[in-house]
Amino acid sequence: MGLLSGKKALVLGIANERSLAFAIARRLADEGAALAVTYQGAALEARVRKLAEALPAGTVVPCDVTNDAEISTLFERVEQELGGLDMLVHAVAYAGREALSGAYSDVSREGFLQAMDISVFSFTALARHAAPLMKDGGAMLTLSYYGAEKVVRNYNVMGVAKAALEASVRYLAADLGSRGIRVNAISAGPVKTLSAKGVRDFNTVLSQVEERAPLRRNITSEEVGAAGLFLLSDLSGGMTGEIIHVDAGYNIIGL
Ligand code: 1JT
Repeated sequence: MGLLSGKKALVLGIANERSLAFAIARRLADEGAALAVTYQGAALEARVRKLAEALPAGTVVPCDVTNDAEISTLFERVEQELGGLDMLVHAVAYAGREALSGAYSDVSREGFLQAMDISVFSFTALARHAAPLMKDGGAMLTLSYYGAEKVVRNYNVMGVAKAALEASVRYLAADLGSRGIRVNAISAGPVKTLSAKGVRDFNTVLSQVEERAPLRRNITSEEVGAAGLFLLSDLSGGMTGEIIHVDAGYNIIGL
């Protein structure tokens, strides 16, 4: 009997087998949870359906988080097919390629709002829809990065977005705590996922971590999956509004 037998989870943000969302979903499924997963855009559908089959995840739904109607339809399907919800995983972020290099101050209004809409507001919108389905309490999880706390070259508007996302975790935790719903985040070290693909000098970022982090290595997606399982299960029952670092200790180093 798994840690999550009889529990139901919705996972957004799977693009391929390297996705942090997939590593988290893998651990939830292995512990016996029933899963619903989403994909963003027709280009990702076939790949996500194949991964869903492997997990397994019985429900696969398209969801563009900038579209209110698609969010509503997603939760109608989750209610119909899972009959409730215990866990929500938000592993969604976007900023235009041009926003992730050069000076932060050059960000356009459009680029700023798009990053905030997809990477920040979406978590709040999803939480609002998910909470009524969490009748016996529940747990919500999102993903952040160190660029929310300190200036990280090229992370730019994503750093501002992640700072707002981390604040959202605290406000949502305060809103939903009385209903037994916990809200937490993992601040993950850099991992070579599809998101990292568009990032210039990402290999330099990885080698800096190897050099400076206390563990002298980068983290794996499996380590994010394990921390995700912890934050979504009763093992972390006393924790809410927390941002925990899974970063080989990188964030604790000063000079
Ligand atoms: C996005 C991207 C969100 C890359 C992300 C991300 N959160 C972490 N990363 C990896 C990363 C990116 C940069 C970086 C360090 C780590 C890309 C698409 C938009 C969303 O700079 C040192 C730029």
